[in-house]
Amino acid sequence: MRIGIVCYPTFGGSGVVATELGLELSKRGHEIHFITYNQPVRLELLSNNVHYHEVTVPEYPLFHYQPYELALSSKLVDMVKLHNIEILHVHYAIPHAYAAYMAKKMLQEEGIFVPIVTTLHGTDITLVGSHPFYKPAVAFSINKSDAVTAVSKSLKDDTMRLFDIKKNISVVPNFIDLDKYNNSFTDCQRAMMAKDDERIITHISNLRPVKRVKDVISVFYNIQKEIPAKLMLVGEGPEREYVELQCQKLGISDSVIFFGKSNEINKILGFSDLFLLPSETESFGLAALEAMASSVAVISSNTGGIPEVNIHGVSGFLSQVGDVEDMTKNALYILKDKTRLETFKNNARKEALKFDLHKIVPQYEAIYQDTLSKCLVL
Ligand code: GMT
Repeated sequence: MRIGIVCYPTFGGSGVVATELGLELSKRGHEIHFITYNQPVRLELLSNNVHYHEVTVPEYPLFHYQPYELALSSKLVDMVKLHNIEILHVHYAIPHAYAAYMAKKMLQEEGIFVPIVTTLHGTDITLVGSHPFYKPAVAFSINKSDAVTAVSKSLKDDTMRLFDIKKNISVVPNFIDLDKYNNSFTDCQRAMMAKDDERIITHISNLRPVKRVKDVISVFYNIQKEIPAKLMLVGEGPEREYVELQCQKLGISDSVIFFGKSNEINKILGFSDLFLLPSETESFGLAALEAMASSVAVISSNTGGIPEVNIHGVSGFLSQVGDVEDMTKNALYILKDKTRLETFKNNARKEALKFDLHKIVPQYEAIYQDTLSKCLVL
């Protein structure tokens, strides 16, 4: 199939999933066209069946806001025609599903039919999409998509509850390339980060308020009072400055390493013992899955889709959002006993196997085929 993929090209989970999906589909023989405003961060290699088409928005002084959706839908029209793209898979409802619908309508005027598959990732529904400013456009774009998927059952339920949805939503969970997360690191790499007797705790996110990074620091502060430990904080975002100040105030700056944005999270996770994800809301928690695939136990909140990934008492523990005391207790329970830590780490990897990309990507292929065949009948 010739598939157009529209996504945010950033470090965010939706962009990562879209990119990894495109790359795997290309290995399975499909021709992939990424259409977005920057080359996606995890798209390192282009090849004869992986292409990237940049959407540029010409600046014009009249526009207070540059019209990205307009530029995107025009680019989609051009690319569908030029490369005979058969199906468009758009990740994130805003504004991608909306722009794709406009493109589909423009193409129909020329007798070209291209169906749209929309994947909902969470923030487009729970944080931004349900805002009254966007809600009608989001509901419209979902209802006008030819197929809709959500990355967890929890996100599907939220979407049905928050919007007037007339379409069936299929749950296709996020996935992981297990070969990339095979826990391989050298003792020398670990030694650069922490002493032998120190446990390594990790948090990876865009450091936005929804991630509750302050809880990460509070839990870590409690942990290091009881056992030697280091905290690795990976990612950039608006909470960083505040968090650095919090570390200074607590006197733990020397024990916290800020990595900023990184393309090498598999290496960092490779020598981590415990991953903290205390988010306020999380449709799936791809970062937790990446940790689990690296045999890292997870302490998380029990919100959204996280319980579908992190299994309480098996791969880690779940606590109520904001319950720092419970998270600390659970973290110490795992970390204090070497054998128990090993068991949780092994369990985490075993649970991650359920999300092996070889099991999940065919589900998307089946949805594309089904959508194309239904559309041909119409
Ligand atoms: O977590 C973020 O703020 C980034 C966001 C995104 O849109 O990229 O992540 C969302 O999609 C990921 C991939 O499906 C999910 O793993 C995250 O749980 C989800 N984030 C939230 O729901 C807050």
